[in-house]
Amino acid sequence: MMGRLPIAKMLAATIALTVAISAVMVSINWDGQEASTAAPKIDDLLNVMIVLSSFVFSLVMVMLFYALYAFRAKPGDESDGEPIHGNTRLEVAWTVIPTIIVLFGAGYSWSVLNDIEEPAENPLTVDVFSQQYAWSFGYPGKDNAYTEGELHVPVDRQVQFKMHALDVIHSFWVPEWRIKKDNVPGITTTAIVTPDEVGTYQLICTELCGFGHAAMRATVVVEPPAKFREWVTGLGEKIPPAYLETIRQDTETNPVPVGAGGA
Ligand SMILES: [Cu+2]
Repeated sequence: MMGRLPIAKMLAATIALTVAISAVMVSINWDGQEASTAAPKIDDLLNVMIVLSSFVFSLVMVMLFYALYAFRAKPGDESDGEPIHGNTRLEVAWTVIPTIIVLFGAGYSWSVLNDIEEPAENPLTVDVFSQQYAWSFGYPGKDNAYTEGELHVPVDRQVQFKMHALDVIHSFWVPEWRIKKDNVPGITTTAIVTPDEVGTYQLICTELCGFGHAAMRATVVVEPPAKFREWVTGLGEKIPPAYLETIRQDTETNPVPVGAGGA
């Protein structure tokens, strides 16, 4: 017969294992440099999820190894196992605990997303055009200035990227900003980013879009506002008429209408 389970010891072992695993996993810099206001919030969220996952993993491992050890067959014991017919308390526990963890994760993620996508007072709008296998950019407020392969944005100002895919689905990703957003033909998707670190980064397509996908990159320059203005004023090209037509035809989608104050 099953004796009393050493609940206190199992809990202590679970917590010890959680702390040990979390200490290692959280100390690793998974996402690299942080260069937007969203980055530290997303990294904190990741760390919290790592601790919660470590807890679930530890709990399962401790119970598994305890069961393997405590209920192993004695030498020479050829009898059948006990006919066990469920355990209501245990089943309630293993339903309620994960539900609480998942709901907490959902609520926390929701609040982080709401926070980082909150539209600012005076954002800069940049049109992003993606096609196999290149990126180009338009600055609608600056006489439709246009550039290919190189994106400039001012530091410490919210940028709302309006994305237009011209052929297949692509995805916009600057790892140091953390934000990732699909570009979908026929609709305008919006990514909201406030870069807060001057520097040069890479825009990477992160949706397999064809043969040249791996090479579909662009240079991203985050610079002081005065330098940015100088650069954008010096651009000779205008957004091509066909691209302007694409903007007109695309249906506006997420995340929120500009200036609507968040979801
Ligand atoms: Cu791609």
